[in-house]
Amino acid sequence: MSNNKIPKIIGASLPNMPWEDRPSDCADAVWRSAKNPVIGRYEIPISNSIYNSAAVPFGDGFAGVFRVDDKSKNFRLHVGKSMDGYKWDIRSEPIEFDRGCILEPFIEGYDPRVVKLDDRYYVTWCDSYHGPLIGIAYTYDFEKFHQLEYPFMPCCRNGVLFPRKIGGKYAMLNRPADMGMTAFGDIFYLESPDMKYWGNCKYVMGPETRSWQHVKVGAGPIPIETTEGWLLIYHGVWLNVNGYNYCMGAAILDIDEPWKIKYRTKPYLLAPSETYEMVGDVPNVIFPCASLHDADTGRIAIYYGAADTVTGMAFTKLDILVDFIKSNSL
Ligand code: BMA
Repeated sequence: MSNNKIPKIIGASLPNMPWEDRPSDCADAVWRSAKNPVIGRYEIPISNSIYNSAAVPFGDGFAGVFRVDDKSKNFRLHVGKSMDGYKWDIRSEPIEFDRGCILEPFIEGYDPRVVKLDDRYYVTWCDSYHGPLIGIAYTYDFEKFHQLEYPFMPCCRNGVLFPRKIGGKYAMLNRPADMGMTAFGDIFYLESPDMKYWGNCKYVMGPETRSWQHVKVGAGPIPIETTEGWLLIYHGVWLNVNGYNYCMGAAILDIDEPWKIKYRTKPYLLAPSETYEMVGDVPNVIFPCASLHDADTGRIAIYYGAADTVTGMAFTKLDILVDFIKSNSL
């Protein structure tokens, strides 16, 4: 370790979280589940693919919001429940949001994140309203979902809320985009007094030339509060003659001023190398959107979309990951 203090997760115990020890022949800081892909593409009758999805502890088990692309290639959000975090009962019907005074019809929803904040579970996702932009809704029970007014103008993706207020304000990471495949991408920080009006925008981080993250970066799971700062797992994209390649990296952000990067991985943590990551509707994509973690043991389970088709899971421990990030920082 770079210092003698063992890093700790600041948060709840989660003794029932899914977990697999690092295989004895693996020296990597992040390792895949032996059960991958944990969610297949045809898990429900209408699905073409289930990936880039979010999970949180709920009741005795877990609840999630899943990106389901159906066989007409509509992108929709579906609720799922699980007792063990591996085997999910995903509803066949997409979420019908109570949309209040939003005038336009719901067109599509993808890449959800879910966070417990105050007494509610907030869902953010990429919506479609004259371009891609962030949708926000909340639920108490994963039955009724109340959509809030759009927080920003298009175009942006990867809206990721922090799990508590920072400096007395709600906080979100966000990435400006364009109407298409977006050949750029930097992460920004925004804050809000009320989940309605967002501002005080600050730059967090962007692509790095000559690397696996040279085209764009985007926030992944909800940041994890630790004694070292906010642990942000993110995706980075590089471009080659075959197109975009999405890998997983991580950064540690200042706890009070999260737009300040303390450390950030130079090498990737996970790159598409298993068949289900390299072959699918969009080959060579690892896209993390959620994590479960246990403050007592430092265990972290990461859910990621693989090849825009199926869902994989990977594991790490906070001390191993922090040591790797610090020892391999840009
Ligand atoms: C991004 C998002 C993700 C997708 C990725 C790779 O722009 O649309 O949903 O996983 O592209 O196709």
